[in-house]
Amino acid sequence: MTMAEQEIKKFEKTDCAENSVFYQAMEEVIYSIAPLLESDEKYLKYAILERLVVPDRIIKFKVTWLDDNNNVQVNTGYRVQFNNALGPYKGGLRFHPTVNEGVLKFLGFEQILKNSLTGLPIGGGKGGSDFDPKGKSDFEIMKFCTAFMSELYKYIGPRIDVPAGDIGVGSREIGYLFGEYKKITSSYEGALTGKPYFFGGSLMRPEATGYGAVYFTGSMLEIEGKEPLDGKICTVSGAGNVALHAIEKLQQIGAIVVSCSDSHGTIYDPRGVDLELLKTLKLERRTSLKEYTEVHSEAEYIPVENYPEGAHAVWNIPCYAAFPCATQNELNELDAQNLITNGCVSVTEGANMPSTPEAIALLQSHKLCFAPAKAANAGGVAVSEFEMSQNASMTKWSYAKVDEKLKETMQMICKRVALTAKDYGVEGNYVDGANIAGFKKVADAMIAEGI
Ligand code: NDP
Ligand code: 2IT
Repeated sequence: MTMAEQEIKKFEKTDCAENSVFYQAMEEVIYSIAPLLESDEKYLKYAILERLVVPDRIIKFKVTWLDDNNNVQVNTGYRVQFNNALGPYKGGLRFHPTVNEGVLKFLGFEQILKNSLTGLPIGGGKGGSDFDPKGKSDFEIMKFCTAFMSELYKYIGPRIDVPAGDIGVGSREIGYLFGEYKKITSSYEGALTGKPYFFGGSLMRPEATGYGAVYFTGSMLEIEGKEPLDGKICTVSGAGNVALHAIEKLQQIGAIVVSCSDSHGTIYDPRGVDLELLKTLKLERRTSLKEYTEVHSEAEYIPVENYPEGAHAVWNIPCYAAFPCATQNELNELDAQNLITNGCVSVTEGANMPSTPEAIALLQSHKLCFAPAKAANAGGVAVSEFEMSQNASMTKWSYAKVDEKLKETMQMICKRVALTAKDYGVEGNYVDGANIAGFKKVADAMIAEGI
């Protein structure tokens, strides 16, 4: 039995269906870091892995709120405070009916290593609720956010734990959460990031994750000796914050983005997607992508029911570079095979863990450039930390300054990941490079801080 298999075996006792995505994230990391554990016995001596895979604490609470028909609604709220060896717990809040403890543990665990890779002083955490924002009125969203914060405020603060957005939580929700936090604590402080600009948000926070993923891809393609993205066909999944800003940056640098998707279907527009229309549909009107074809009749809308058996329509479209930016496990082995067959050169994870382990293995075995989420989508949390800095010093940075620092951060992460992979004998493997580099920094801090 290899060391990685022995380590994985230790954690089987906590297995349950809810935890399957957490296991997926954890297993990948354990396999990647096995050479590091073997090269230095201190990580086993201080039981770093055993300590790292268990959150410092999981806070679970009831959220009771009144809908527009005066019916009482009850949801569950969570905050997983995973690890604060490098700084205050930091990570987003997800509002989606699929949220449970296992999903938030997977996201919080990934966040520890992602935040470590940024080189910034932030630990890892994640939170959210099984509340479904879809179809809710603005007042219902406000009432839910208020009720959620009336419990969460006890556990957060600028030096303790700083939540931000994720699926279903954007600047509108962060605004309501911040308003309630301020009201309860009488304190105007940066306890949340992703705030609207005019009351403490950073310029470019909304764009940061999508733009950062494109900057990362540019660096990776350069390091790997591949052609840059300008003039190339790209496919993007999702139509939310990350996807739309990835599309925006890709269009700015001259790439042709021919797709996007939501939970109901996929748009294929071979002439290049109309980003303004997408923003109107998804960010302003919060409606289905289907309406895109009412304006652009030459574009194709493929509803989920018509997806190829076992696969996703968006990964069946020929492209040079693919950007999964919707949700976990949205790119499976069949999808990977379709991308390979169609000549795809590069896959960048804008979403968290969008590719299944089988898909990653297949893409890597065919020598595609593969940028894992914890490295490629770290731009969002990096600019969140810039927001924390600005709030703490009561300053405002210009758009150019944030953009420059974001670009520098993504290029630095990419180089560090590539070099780490090379140092550990797995050149070109950005998954192993990211896991080893991210883990090492947190582990060394944990050892230095004592048990
Ligand atoms: P949004 O809520 O803004 O958008 C999510 C998008 O993904 C929507 O278009 C949604 O469709 C689609 N989607 C969600 N679930 C599914 C599904 N099961 N199948 C198909 N499509 C789905 O979220 P974000 O853009 O913020 O987040 C997207 C991903 O990026 C997540 O994995 C998140 O964790 C990750 N991420 C986000 C960061 C951020 O700064 N926001 C930072 C780093 C990572 P619909 O409109 O129908 O709901
Ligand atoms: O997954 C992520 O990195 C985020 N949702 C952003 C976290 C943050 O604190 O900005």
